[in-house]
Amino acid sequence: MQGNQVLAFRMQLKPGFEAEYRKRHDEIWPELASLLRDAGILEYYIFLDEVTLALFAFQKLGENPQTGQLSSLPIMKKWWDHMADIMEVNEDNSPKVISCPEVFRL
Ligand code: RM4
Repeated sequence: MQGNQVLAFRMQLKPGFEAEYRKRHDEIWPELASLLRDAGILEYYIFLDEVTLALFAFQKLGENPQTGQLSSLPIMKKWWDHMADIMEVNEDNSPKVISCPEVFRL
């Protein structure tokens, strides 16, 4: 659906870091926020499942999103290093991500 691309994925928080995760996002680096917007992310929400500590991320994307290139950018990598102590991460400190296919839209 043109101009209305959406994307959802799951990440995982480590136990005991609920408040810290929220705090770090309240204080998200302005240059990172700009980078995400410039990549075509129009809206970005992350919801916490307080039972399993799953982080459910939802993004609304613009028409030609460049989100695939984010992982190679130094600020993105620095942010992932910054978050690596409180999330489940891969060897390069990027978060472990499970993509969530859309199954319904109203
Ligand atoms: C997350 C994680 C994601 C990033 C957001 C802003 O906790 O690092 O990869 O997109 O922060």
